[in-house]
Amino acid sequence: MLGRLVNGTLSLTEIHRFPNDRVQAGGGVYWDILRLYHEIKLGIGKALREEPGILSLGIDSWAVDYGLIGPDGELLGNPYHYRDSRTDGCMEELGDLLGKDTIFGLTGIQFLPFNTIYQLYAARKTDSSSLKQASKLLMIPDLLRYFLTGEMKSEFTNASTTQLLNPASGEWELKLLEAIGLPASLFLPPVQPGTPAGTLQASVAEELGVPPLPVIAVAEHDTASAVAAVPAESEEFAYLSCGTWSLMGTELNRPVLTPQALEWNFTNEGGVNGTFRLLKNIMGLWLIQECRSAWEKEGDSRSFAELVQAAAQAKPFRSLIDPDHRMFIHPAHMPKQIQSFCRETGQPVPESKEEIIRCVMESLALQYRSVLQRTEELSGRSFNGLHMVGGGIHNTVLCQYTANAIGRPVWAGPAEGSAIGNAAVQLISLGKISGIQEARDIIRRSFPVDTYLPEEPAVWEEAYRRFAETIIN
Ligand code: LRH
Repeated sequence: MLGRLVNGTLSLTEIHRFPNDRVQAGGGVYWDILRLYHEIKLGIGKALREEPGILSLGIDSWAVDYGLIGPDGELLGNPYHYRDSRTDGCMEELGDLLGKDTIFGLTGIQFLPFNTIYQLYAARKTDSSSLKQASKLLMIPDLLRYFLTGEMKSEFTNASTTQLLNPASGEWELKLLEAIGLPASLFLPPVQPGTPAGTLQASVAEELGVPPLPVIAVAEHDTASAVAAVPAESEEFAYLSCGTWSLMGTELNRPVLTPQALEWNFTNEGGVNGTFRLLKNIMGLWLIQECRSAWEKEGDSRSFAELVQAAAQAKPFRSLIDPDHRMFIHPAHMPKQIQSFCRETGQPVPESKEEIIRCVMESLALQYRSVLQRTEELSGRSFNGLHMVGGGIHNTVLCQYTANAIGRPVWAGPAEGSAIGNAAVQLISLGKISGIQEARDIIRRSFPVDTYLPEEPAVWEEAYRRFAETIIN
């Protein structure tokens, strides 16, 4: 994405888009990291041909995954995908060993079975040879940036998602590293988002025929970049970053480490400008994406949007699922898994594809209401509406259901939240924008926001009562 700030207006042009598929090989699930790097290089070349005046570059990506670097600077093996099943059971095991309250107290991070800490614990347990050889661990955007620049740096927002960083000190938590038997030397001291992180190294610049462009360590966790792009006027706002995952919460100046936050499994991930993102992961559009990919294999070529529109015509509120149930993290066949959930909970089993998608969207919207209320309780704030950002806002049916479920307006936009937040942090770092509040003002002026007002309050209230009684834990 190419960002341009002209006369106080920010615009974004899509330069190069490529798929990022998970790859199964030899019993593992991986990212095709060199393919991603290759596509990124193609994108940089194209961008500079379109706009030779580009000032800098930044990378953000999903969280928790990493690559290991050997003593000679080479990548040791393919980074695992967080949906790989080698971590199954590790979170519970380490939780029993160290105490969940201890881990939460030291990190403020929610318990997700694929957090980096459990991935590393799994690797230690299987005596992973790459881990034994590794001299440095780099999170995915750190790794891609290292390929580009030849410099290794660890960025704070993404580092926080490992569940190995102490939010008070902003440093790696030695007690946890010791507990899983890893040397502190594996980890680099985290730098704040906006830190200059070198330039394209000579070999890359030559290969692409471009100048040695400066690279900035932006808020490299995509969700941190998306939150940076929320076009909020007030400092107290609620957001839902909606994509493969739904991340809902608020931005605070200090982490919430209370027993209630632990019980509700909220997280305090690092944000821009010394903030913390009090939020919760909700399974999100993954549920629909996976249904679609299962049906595609069975010959149904309908697009995501077509399925969603068809679902809007199905009968409402027949069955509800807990979208965050563990059984939905990496099932072999998502539609069958959703049907199993309904069967096992004594509800009507959705049979048609439309019924399945409708059930997912309604359940997601109801879960958003629950998480929004809990965000209010934990933060002591109250929100008069919800900012939705990310590609998920193209799902207008879900946006409307969300407004219905929360009984408050939804302000949807911008869709390219992560890319815009990424550009904003670069502009701050370059001194073109004074800080995050000005960035948000610019974003609010520059990109359209659609408002959804709540409809059918009684029906949704009744559905939420059912959801709260049977699903929420
Ligand atoms: C969203 C996201 C989310 C993480 C998950 C692994 O893309 O970064 O914030 O929990 O991916």
